[in-house]
Amino acid sequence: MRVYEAIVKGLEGVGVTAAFGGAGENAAGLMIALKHSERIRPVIARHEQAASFMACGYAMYSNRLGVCFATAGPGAFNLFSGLAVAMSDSYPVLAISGYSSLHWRGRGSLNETSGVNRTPDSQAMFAATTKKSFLLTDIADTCDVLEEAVNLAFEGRPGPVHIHVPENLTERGMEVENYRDIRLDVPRILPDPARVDEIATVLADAIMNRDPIVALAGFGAIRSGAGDQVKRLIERFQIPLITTLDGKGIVPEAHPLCAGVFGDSGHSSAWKAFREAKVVLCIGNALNQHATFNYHDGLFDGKVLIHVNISPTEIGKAYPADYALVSDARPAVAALADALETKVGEVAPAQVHHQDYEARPIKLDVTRLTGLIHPGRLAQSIGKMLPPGGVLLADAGAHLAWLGYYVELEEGQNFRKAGEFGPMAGHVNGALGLKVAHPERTVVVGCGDGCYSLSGFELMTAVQYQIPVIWVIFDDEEFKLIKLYQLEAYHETGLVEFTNPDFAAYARACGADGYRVDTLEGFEEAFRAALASGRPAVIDAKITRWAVPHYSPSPDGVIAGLVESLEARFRSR
Ligand SMILES: Cc1ncc(C[n+]2csc(CCOP(=O)(O)OP(=O)(O)O)c2C)c(N)n1
Ligand SMILES: [Mg+2]
Repeated sequence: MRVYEAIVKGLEGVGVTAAFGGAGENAAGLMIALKHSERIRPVIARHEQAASFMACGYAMYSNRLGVCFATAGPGAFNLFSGLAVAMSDSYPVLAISGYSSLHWRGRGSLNETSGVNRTPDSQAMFAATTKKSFLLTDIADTCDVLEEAVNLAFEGRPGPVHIHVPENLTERGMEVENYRDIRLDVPRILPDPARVDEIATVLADAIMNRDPIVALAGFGAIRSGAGDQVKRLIERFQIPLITTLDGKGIVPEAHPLCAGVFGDSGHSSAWKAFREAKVVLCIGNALNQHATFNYHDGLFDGKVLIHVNISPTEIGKAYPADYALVSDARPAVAALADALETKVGEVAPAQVHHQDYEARPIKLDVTRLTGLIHPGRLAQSIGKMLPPGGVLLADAGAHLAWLGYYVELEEGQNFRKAGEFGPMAGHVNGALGLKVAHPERTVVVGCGDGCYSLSGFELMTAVQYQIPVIWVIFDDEEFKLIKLYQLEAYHETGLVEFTNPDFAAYARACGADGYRVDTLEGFEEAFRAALASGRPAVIDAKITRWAVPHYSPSPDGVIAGLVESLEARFRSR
């Protein structure tokens, strides 16, 4: 068995069903091995970066290993962005890349990245963007290295790993004589019962004293499949729930205990629930920049912070926790609810100021003047029409704030913003991997026109491999987010506008469906057709530039935020 045949067989055995990569001499053997695989669906992307994002998309909600691959040197270097996403957004991803022959080390052969004699050092670069990067030097180690890498990807807080396969190990005659199936055996991280009891006592005391509690759920809770346990906890103990953007929909957002999204582009009802709370129970989130109003000073002053996270390094990173529980979210919430059950009787219904996504007024309807679509209304329509079980991905930019704010998720639907590494195109392309992992779920990307332009050529991959993703382009011919930032920071804007092609015509030229719309009715008709067609589709939605997404730099609200920034400006004079 040749080296890549062994790797593919090993991956088949741990349930991998797809691999995303780019072509190349050093990936050639892997391409052939994948061609013969009956369990793994290979997807050759136009750009290896897209393949790395697809591996992230594949792992995002499947809890299966995302696999991407590339040839040595330049192909391999195109994988870094996806690995950085997997690192910061906790996806189990394996990257496999070629490596020039170990026999020629230091001679500067084609694609050499040994770091010797002024060649780039891929070991250092992969080490910097993964949990661990392996260099396979002895073909007899193939199964051991693969097993260690795959297990490490899932261990604790999941993340990326990488294996270099040198060219000399792929040569004819080089055989894996000692093939064995690999074992994926990663124990779930369970909560310490003593800690659970201690935290349950704090929560029980708060409930008994009628001190308001709020639960704040993030992507870790979604990843862990904690939705039903979170719902049980909040319903039984009448705890209002707020979420990060990525925690949206952990419990259907129409649930009477849901107070909306907490963060700088979130809902005032969520700020209210947070402000009033004496105890904050953070479940599976890391209290990152946008979820904390730029690490707002004193955010937790006067509050008790209980932080549940799978990784000890996430706890106390931004705010010291009064009580910490290192655990996978689902067993942690289940254990907390069980422990509380023994301590607390009937609980009076909580009064929650609920977010109404549909009725929320879009105050100044500039579309009457511009004749184009209001991005808030576009987001509302996407939310209303997203089918059951649908996944909506935003990319990086202002469009993400519109979507996070105005889309109301139902049971079983998901939303994911561009994550903490936050590359443009991460989700424009990651969506293909997501759709491959979940063919039964509708996958929609709401993306900016800048993000689409950076990476939209993977539409050709979607057409070739029949991966029916729907891209809705928020077409404003500008990098809106950067424009807003320039206005805030420099009081002027520059170099942020551009001209778009007719994306619908482009889509049709690629063999996909394409729609160009400049009214809400036109959009809804196109979206209905795209949802029904089962083919890759691009909807080029012309939106007005004259609308600004909802944003507050303060957890106390927009006005307080304005006052705070004015004060800061005066202080700096
Ligand atoms: C690869 C990469 N380059 C640059 C950025 C910085 N960036 C973040 S959002 C953004 C603008 C995106 O523009 P567009 O897709 O049109 O979205 P809009 O803000 O207009 O909704 C830029 C340039 C980034 N996140 N990633
Ligand atoms: Mg734009």
